[in-house]
Amino acid sequence: MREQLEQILKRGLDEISSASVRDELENARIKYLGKKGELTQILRSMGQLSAEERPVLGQLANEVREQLTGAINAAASELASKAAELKIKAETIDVTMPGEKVEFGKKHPLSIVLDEIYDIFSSMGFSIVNGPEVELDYYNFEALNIPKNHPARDTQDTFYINDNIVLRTQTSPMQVRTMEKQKPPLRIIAPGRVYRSDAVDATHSPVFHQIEGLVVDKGITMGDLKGTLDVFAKKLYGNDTVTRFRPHHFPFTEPSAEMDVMCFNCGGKGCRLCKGEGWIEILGCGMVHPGVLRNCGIDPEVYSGFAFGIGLERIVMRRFNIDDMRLLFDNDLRFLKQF
Ligand code: 2NM
Repeated sequence: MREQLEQILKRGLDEISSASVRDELENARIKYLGKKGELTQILRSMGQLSAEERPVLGQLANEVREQLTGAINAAASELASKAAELKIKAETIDVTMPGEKVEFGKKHPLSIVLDEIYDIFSSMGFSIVNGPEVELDYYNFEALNIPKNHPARDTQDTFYINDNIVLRTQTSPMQVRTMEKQKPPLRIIAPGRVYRSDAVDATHSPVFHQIEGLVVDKGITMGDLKGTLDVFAKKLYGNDTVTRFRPHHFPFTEPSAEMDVMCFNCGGKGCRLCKGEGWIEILGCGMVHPGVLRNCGIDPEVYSGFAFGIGLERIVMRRFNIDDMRLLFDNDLRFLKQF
């Protein structure tokens, strides 16, 4: 029995000292000190010993138990502190490491010019209206005097969702919606994305941006149109900007016109920028067609109005000397960082 006890002590200490995780340590404890452990069995069999042997071996067995228990406790706290050390190491932040660089965003060139245009029209008392890009055929075409057989409705130009729903080809549906809901006087601009089924090239994109404007009140005339849009051109391009209006045709205005500004590059002589014309086209405009006012529940005998439409991309491209429209939509940071 003495030999057995000495063996248990030796093997036990070996196993305890080689345990590298808590589970191994616990297994060793159960193996020797557990209810059915080797040492526990021996202690239980002490009763069979003679009266002389019992106190001697009993004492030895107690010493073995104390040594094993002590070794297990020591190993357990050793393992715990090692684990804590590893955890701290893993969680340590090296405050001397360079930080992650936070890139500052920049305004997109389209937004730079759009914000300027907002400011100009806000200063003249216009408010901004926004609305759906997926629009009813009625608001995009019918209410605007563009009947079913009109060439502008050609499926080549319009993205149809179904017979009644299109991706808006202009933002004027918002002006129709506003006229339906609000009584004149009205002074609004409707900015936003519009869609036309065009192939992509340097000057065309199936998605582009318009700012359309509308003024309706008693006694609005072509004089108000020309004065307002001339002020717009002067605020956008400088006080000495010269404008002219050329007759044009739109189904939703009568009369209709296009506004040009005298080429700010050559002063009207003709150059590469204005393609020899001396003038640069800025927008389309006109007096709102009486039929359109009637469609929107406004009596054309009492009220009149003017409207205009500005293509944002062309203005931005001229402003920043951008020769390819695709650059405005590619989202290449090397391009966008320049503004
Ligand atoms: C343009 C040119 C001329 C226009 C007309 C209307 C409405 F809804 F009042 F009839 N909104 N926008 C208009 C007029 C748009 O874009 C080149």
